[in-house]
Amino acid sequence: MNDPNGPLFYKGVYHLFYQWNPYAAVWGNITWGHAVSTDLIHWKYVKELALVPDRWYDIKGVWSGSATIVNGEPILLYTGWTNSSTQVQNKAVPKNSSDPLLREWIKVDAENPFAVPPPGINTSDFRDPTTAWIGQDGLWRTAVGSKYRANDTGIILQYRSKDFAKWELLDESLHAVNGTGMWECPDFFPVAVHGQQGSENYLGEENAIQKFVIKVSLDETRFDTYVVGDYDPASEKFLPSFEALDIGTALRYDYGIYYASKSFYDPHKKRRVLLGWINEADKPTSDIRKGWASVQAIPRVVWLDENQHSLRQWPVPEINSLRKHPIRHTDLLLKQGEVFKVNGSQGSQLDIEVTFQIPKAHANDENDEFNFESSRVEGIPNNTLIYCNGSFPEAEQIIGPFGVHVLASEDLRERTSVFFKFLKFKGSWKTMVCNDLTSSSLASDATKGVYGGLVSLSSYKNRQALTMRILVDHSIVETFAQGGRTCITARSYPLLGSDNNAHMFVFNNGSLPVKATHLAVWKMDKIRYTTV
Ligand code: DQQ
Repeated sequence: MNDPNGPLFYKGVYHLFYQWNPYAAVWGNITWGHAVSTDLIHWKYVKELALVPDRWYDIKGVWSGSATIVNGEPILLYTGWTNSSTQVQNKAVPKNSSDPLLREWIKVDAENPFAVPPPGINTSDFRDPTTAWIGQDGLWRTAVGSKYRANDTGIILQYRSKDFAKWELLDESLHAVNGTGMWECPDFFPVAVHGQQGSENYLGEENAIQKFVIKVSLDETRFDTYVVGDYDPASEKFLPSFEALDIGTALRYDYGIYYASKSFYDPHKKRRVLLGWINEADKPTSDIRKGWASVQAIPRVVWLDENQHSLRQWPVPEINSLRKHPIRHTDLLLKQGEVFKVNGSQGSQLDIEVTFQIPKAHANDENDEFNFESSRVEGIPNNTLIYCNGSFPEAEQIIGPFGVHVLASEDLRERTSVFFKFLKFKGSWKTMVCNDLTSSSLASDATKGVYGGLVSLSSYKNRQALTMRILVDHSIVETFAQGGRTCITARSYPLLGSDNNAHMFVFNNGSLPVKATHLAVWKMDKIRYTTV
């Protein structure tokens, strides 16, 4: 599987469609698979495939798209790859909209395709229509990811319709940035300025209390990158809050492997939920051997941080229903070089929460200013290997790393390490959260990446604490640092430290003592997947 498609809540059921090859564990023959859930955690596969390539306008693949509730009933918009290898936009409706499971879908042949690549755009650069919204004029809008040939401009094209049947291209794009290449899987949604409640109001009268987010999946880097800004529904233009943080240099949802994500407004719990695709990090030959490849990340609630410039993400609280009795430790003092084994945490399905007290030398340093406009431009995230893994000769001082080893063999020859590290660089401190997989597996064919992102300290009331939550599910390690302000998802394939032989440690490899003030580890219940 790859991209999540068309998430929606309908008649008490969450629906998730996804890009799927029914015939092999490699990309190809792309259809829409379909799964349903009542809690976003326990999913059932729907026996019927939702959309398969069977029309001239999608015979080479039913690619990504979205769902919108229109007059109370869901409609799917998706990209078809035609018999002449052109990307076009299509529509499908439920065969029986009173079926809460929405098992069968009908392509609307009379209306398809409703959009073809406009001038200036290659036939292979026009895809992934967004969930539609209603503009000030009461007409529908949808947006399509694209690349304008001139200047390699990543662009989101806007379409308008009064009946959801005929769509016209608007002159104004929703957003565009030169030199950023193809923008896949665009997402565009409002976020409340205060609080965590989601919204689907695009009309503008609430502009004082909400901002807007544009997310695109950058084909060239494979990053899901987002920008927060204001949207003027009259001119239909989006204005980033910081020009220096526009697509290309923007923040990322996740600094690991997380792509083609898609959010939806969950009317049941009044929140915005984010789904994302986690690719494999091993070789395609291994995927073929095991017979499957790729997973969807645990759904995340997403909302605007108090700083109003960046987002926070947190696993949906429903995941907590899988937690079994916790192992807890308080005030664990870790000396330099100390590695503490967390007894009783053996297993490869864990939920871990840990709070570290910031080492004294750092906590009182007034230069710890995370500057949104400059820190990304200085390029720390682009060089995570050096900053997370190795020595960094330009650093004036380094504190840490300290953190957690998961999926570790008892002798620590295999370990997946999630940690914090402080670097003093050009007179100011930067805080990194990293996931270093260099020693994660004795297998020679697994990719052992090093991932990292900057952590903001200055925006917290409690500047003394660093927190991380880690969800481990066999090969998947999802990290949420500082309450979901920086996230990293990675894949780890240990040979020894797996299943019941997976151990967990807290460590301090830095030169100052560190205290883990709180540690809680839950083993997580297994989920049995069924079909319906
Ligand atoms: N995957 C789909 C495309 C999309 C890409 C094809 C992103 O629609 O642009 O499987 O991973």
